[in-house]
Amino acid sequence: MAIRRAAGLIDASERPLILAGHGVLKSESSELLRQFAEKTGIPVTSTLLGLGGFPASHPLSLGMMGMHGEAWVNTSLQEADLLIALGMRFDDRVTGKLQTFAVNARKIHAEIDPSEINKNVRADVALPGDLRRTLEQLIPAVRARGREPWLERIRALRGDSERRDVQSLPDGGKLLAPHVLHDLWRLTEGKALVVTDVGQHQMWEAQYYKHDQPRSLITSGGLGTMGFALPAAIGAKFARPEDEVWVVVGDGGFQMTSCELTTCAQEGIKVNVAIINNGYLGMVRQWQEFFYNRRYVATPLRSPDFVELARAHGLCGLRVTRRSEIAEAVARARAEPGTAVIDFRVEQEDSVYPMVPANTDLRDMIRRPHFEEDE
Ligand SMILES: Cc1cc2nc3c(=O)[nH]c(=O)nc-3n(C[C@H](O)[C@H](O)[C@H](O)COP(=O)(O)OP(=O)(O)OC[C@H]3O[C@@H](n4cnc5c(N)ncnc54)[C@H](O)[C@@H]3O)c2cc1C
Ligand SMILES: Cc1ncc(C[n+]2csc(CCOP(=O)(O)OP(=O)(O)O)c2C)c(N)n1
Ligand SMILES: [Mg+2]
Repeated sequence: MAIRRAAGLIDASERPLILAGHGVLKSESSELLRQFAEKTGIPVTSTLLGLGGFPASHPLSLGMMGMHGEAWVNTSLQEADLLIALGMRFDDRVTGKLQTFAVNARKIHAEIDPSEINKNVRADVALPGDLRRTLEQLIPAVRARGREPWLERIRALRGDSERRDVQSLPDGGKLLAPHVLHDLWRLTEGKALVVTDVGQHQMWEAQYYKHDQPRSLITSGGLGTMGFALPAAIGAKFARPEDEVWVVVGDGGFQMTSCELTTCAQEGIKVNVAIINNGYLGMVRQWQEFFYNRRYVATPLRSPDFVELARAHGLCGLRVTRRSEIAEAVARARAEPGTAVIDFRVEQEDSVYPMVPANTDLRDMIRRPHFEEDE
């Protein structure tokens, strides 16, 4: 039986990883996932859409995998001897080049949609069906054990990469988006329901806002639809009126649906909007920087004055140009009874690191230049 074969592979593995996806949230399996990880001592990495399904502050949590995932996660994926994929579909942003993806690892794939099994990555053991049911069967079937040498290896990888951490990122007096997201996480104690749009700000949020709770991040992953965040946040606030809702959006995407500020004003909906305003369609600019010799075609972006735009709707508008101003602006936005908009004027040509270029081996990451110079 498949569960027994999966348990056999898990018990015998020395370098296993759990890949937690959106299906963990869909099947309400976060608690079971925690039990499974703790019993087996296996570290957990999440897809973008799986963030929050396993607490970011848990010692076995590694963070996000893939194109803009943590460097230690992508390296661990390539060194793993077993991947346990739970409700995730091996998107190309996760695997990079398929031919070089985790070639040393056997794969267990728990998935409700049969057409996803063996679609991108061949499964050694398929566990079809609802993940909740699968985990209920798998947890008693596996042996409790620790995996200290493997965790030690990942800690060593992480040690190197943690120099990328936001704390050690010099800002040169500029406002850096990673700092904005890090500070927002700290100031809201990681408890906000964050709704992001699509682009660089979405990735910085995924990297620096640590989600401990399921369904505390709503983001457009697969279709990646700019303009998603503000309307989705309005829906989220209707559904969960007690939650503190933050929109994290780019200057480009915000302009696609900023008319929904009227809905906020008219319906008296309270959300907080953090515009990560870099003056560019930043994610496209980043690709032009890395892969097209900085030919910035159609990416420099003109915007209205977002503070005045908010005020024109009768809403609170604030501007932040220095890191020292973040805390006060966030406090003012939170205290405001209606929707508040903060225009964060961040460094224009910053990029999201690390980056695995499309269709590349996960180990071939572009790292933040400052860190490479130091090494
Ligand atoms: C600019 C940008 C950059 C991105 N970079 C990254 C990145 O670096 N890393 C990353 O991970 N993603 C990234 N993404 C997101 C990526 O495109 C995918 O959306 C994401 O990886 C998909 O995650 P998923 O497979 O967990 O979710 P989904 O695509 O929602 O798939 C979930 C899977 O779970 C299954 N499932 C659902 N319910 C159940 C259930 N009850 N039981 C069992 N299975 C179930 C579904 O059938 C499906 O196959 C990026 C997106 C954008 C726009
Ligand atoms: C509707 C739509 N059009 C185009 C794209 C392609 N695209 C992805 S990210 C991006 C740039 C987003 O710019 P901005 O909203 O300013 O966010 P930033 O990347 O600067 O944080 C574009 C154009 C998209 N995802 N959705
Ligand atoms: Mg932008």
